Amino acid sequence: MTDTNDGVTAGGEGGMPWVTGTAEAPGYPAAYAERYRAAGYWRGETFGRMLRERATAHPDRVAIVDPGPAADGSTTRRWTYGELDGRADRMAAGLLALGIGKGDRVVVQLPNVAEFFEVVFALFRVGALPVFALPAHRDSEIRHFCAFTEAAAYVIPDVAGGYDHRELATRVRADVPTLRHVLVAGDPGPHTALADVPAEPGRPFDGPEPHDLAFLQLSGGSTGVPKLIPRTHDDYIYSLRGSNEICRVDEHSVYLCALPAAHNFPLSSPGTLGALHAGARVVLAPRPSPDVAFPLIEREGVTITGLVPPLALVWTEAAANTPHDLSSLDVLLVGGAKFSEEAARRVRPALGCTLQQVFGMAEGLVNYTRLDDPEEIIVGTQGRPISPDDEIRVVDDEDRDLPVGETGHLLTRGPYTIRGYWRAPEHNATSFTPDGFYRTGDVVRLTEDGYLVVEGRAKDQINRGGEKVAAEEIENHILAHPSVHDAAVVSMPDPYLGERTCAYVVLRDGAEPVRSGALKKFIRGRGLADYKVPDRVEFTDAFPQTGVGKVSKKDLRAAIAAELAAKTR
Ligand code: OOB
Repeated sequence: MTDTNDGVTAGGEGGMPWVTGTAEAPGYPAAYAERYRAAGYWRGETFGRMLRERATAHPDRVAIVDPGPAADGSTTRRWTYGELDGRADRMAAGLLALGIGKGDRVVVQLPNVAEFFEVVFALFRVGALPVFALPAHRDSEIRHFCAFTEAAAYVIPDVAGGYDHRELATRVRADVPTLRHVLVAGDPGPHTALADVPAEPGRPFDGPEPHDLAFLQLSGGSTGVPKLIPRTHDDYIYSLRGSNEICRVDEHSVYLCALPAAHNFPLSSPGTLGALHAGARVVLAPRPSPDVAFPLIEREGVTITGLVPPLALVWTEAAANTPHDLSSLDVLLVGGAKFSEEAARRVRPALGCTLQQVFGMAEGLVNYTRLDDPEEIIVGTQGRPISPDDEIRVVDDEDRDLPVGETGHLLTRGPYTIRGYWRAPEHNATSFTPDGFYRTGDVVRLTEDGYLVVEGRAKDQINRGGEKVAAEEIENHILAHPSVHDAAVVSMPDPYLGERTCAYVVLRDGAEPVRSGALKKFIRGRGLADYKVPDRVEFTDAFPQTGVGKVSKKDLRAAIAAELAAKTR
């Protein structure tokens, strides 16, 4: 965890060529790649081969449990490792038959259903890159992902959460010429059913190499449009192996996927892919609420799961009165947003399991408290990195290293942290230091024992109970309203979610007046994920300014926090 700044610069200068980079994303410089291989982090595995090996070793062991819609277990599907492997093979052949091959991008927007794994492993196998959209995303986000990645296909459920994804797909397809296929889990409507993807077995193809990209993950972001995070087989599988060791996931574990499967936390910390790497069992929860999750824990003998803080609070409270036996649960991971010490203390008594805090990011670095850490570390810190080669720097505004214990900006570099976003050279110049450290935007303090405590955030983002909202993205949607002159989106404190979004709006002189409800409706009507619609709109005549004439979001945050505090007093 020391700074081994040896003058290697982003872009492969200093005589060190990239070995893993592509024209689309900087990879790891050769010297680092060699080091990560020599240390045994990168072992030359790919996801496609990983599943094949597990399926060969224990074909009849259950890999995926999908309870389906019925609460009584009558719609449950159980896929063994052998079945998942066979399905992934057939789907890979089918994708190739459709002309989807190595390097192609495929936007995957599936809820927590077994097909998620069939499709994703098929894509891994052919070397096409899943682009992981969340079920909540709508026209605005999906159109951007499809257009920006020049996606060849888009994979959806028919209807999920009451929303018809086939209609969304029809609209997006009309706008994005590269999008040749819409594949539907369920009733396809005008599109193609996954079940009808033609499997042509036996066509030989070149799968990806371990240093190739495996997928594009979404960044929480702070910019107008989300940036894409290119992860390789080698680097991601290392993070799974490391996570499994730290969270003690082995072939006896049963991982409940309660959060949306595509998110990096339930995917890899240690998540569904960690569980599959360990030869364990994955149970998919269609929703994370206790009424759905608790019966599944009891019935399937779930040993480990991960939640964002608001859900952990709900579970903690619900556990007191549940008729369900939760005693199989050994570990509850909580992360995605800051978990308060007070709430953290309640987990073990209420749920009878060990709390593990996880502070991670889709860009790479993941920190965990360890299962045998003293209670004070478990409840009072956000853990320490997976890898001895995760380099952590805490710096001031001028990138000068701060003494241990002081609060500053977290920079990181290591064996599973990206060196740049996908097709984003301009952002990369500011989001990474010249020597390849990722600027996390998080404000942290390091304890003497090397644990991180998250103290705040410098990035222009709202963390709404783990769901990230980029202020600029929402400001752009508000600015599209004809009556709006200017907009500034900030966080406001919330007892349940931690933070919610508040939009400060300046109307145009003489413009048609607009009310808060109408403005929210306008924003929702632009087709974006519901969690991004501002929770509150405040109209004002002018924004407070900083010394250099920029909008002072700090003052806006203070103003709304004071207003809310006055109300509850
Ligand atoms: C996880 O990943 P992302 O990419 O959605 O968000 C990353 C950001 C971090 O930079 C930080 O701002 C925040 O989410 N965050 C936390 C936190 N965990 C994440 N802030 C405070 N305390 C925590 N424990 O959110 C993610 C990825 C993998 C594992 C866990 C979470």
